[in-house]
Amino acid sequence: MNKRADFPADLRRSAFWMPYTANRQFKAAPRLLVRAEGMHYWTADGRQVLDGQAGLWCVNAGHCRPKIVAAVQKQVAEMDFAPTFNMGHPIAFEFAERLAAIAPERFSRVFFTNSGSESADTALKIALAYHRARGEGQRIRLIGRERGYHGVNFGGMAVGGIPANRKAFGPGVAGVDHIRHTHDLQRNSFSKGQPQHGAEFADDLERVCTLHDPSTIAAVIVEPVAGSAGVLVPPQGYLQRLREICSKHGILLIFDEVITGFGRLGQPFASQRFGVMPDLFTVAKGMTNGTVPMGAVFAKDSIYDAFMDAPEGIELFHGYTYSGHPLACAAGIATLDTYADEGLLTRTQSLEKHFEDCLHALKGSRHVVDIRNCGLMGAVELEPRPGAPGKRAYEAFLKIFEAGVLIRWTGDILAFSPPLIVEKAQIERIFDTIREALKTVQ
Ligand code: PXG
Ligand code: PLP
Repeated sequence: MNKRADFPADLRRSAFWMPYTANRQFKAAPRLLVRAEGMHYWTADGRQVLDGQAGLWCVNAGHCRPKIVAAVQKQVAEMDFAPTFNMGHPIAFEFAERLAAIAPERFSRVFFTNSGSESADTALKIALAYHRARGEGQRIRLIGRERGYHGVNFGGMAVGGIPANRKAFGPGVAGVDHIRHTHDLQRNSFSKGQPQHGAEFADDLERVCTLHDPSTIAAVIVEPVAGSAGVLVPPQGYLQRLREICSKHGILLIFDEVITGFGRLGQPFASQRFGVMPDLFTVAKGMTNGTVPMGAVFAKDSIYDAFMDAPEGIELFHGYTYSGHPLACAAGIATLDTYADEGLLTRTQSLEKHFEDCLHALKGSRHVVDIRNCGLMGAVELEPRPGAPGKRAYEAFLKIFEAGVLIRWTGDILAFSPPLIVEKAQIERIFDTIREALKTVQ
């Protein structure tokens, strides 16, 4: 048996193998958060930190909201767990109805998962099984996009397009290809909102269709606005064109709305903001305000119906022990109540211009080569330090954190996604802090 201390004073000996983290670097100089409320965290040494990244793009209503806390406390005491395989509990059905009520027209079916990664894999499997159920079992290819992020499970990793997330893990899933990304610094740098150039990047799907024969392709999965890769906003007309090409060839279009869902872009979902409808879409994060892990796949009615046309029996051999977990459903319903009470699913509309103005005022700051935004998602791209990619943004992140603001960094990009309850003065504080920090980053 391992004999371990309760909580080692020196985290370098800690049992916790941290995710997506430079363990040795972090444990030598840890940053610990111990409390949260509204727009703020508090560190272990008592400092207040303004949350400029909504936890990890998930705490859309702000932290420790009373309704959500109370709902989870009540549920855990009433019924901690109940299965949803061949059994049910009312709260899961109730939450699914509530979700369907805010979804776009004709998306009235919801499959529960526990994370964005599971949602991505679930959506890909539904797409494959849908074609097979309709007698098109030859559609086995899945198409992602360069710089896409669809979580860390095998399917999502395979269609994902961030090289570092793939390279250590072998060939992954067979039959996957990628279309090109939409980032075009030369033509579109410092675009406000959707860039003007690049609708034609969608035509890359035609190239992939020609290469593989479109009748072998089951689905294309993209984030409406790419988040993890550093906020890549779709060029004007791009998503429309992608939709047209998919429809022309009978390919399902999957939107991964794990970040863009639940008000981040000023509508409940990005499809509503952009006026482009997918066939399936995934959510997680803001679904429970980050309180209890949960995700889901929304299916168009015609997709669900195709499964229900099969002879009686289990229609989809897929599901998680914790699909529709009671605590997550309780958190989710209270989250939707909080969003509704405070108008949070559309509040971004009233903040977006101010957020954009403050963000783009960083143009001209040292090292800044691009600024981009959509809704309450924003990013500043820095010129990499020669021979040390990522170092500059990491140092900026540290200085900004020391100055009391938490933001996200990835590669040489700083990314911002404050909770949707953010006040204008707090938006100013975030970007003023970044401006000051950039003055001192070498
Ligand atoms: N799809 C998308 C579009 C995501 O943004 C996932 C799937 C996976 O979700 P889970 O819940 O399995 O992590 C995500 C998650 C970042 C960052 O720094 C982004 C995510 C997660 C962690 C960090 O940009 N996105
Ligand atoms: N591995 C084993 C051995 C299991 O029994 C199960 C579920 O019963 C799983 C993995 C999958 O776990 P989950 O349903 O939580 O995804």
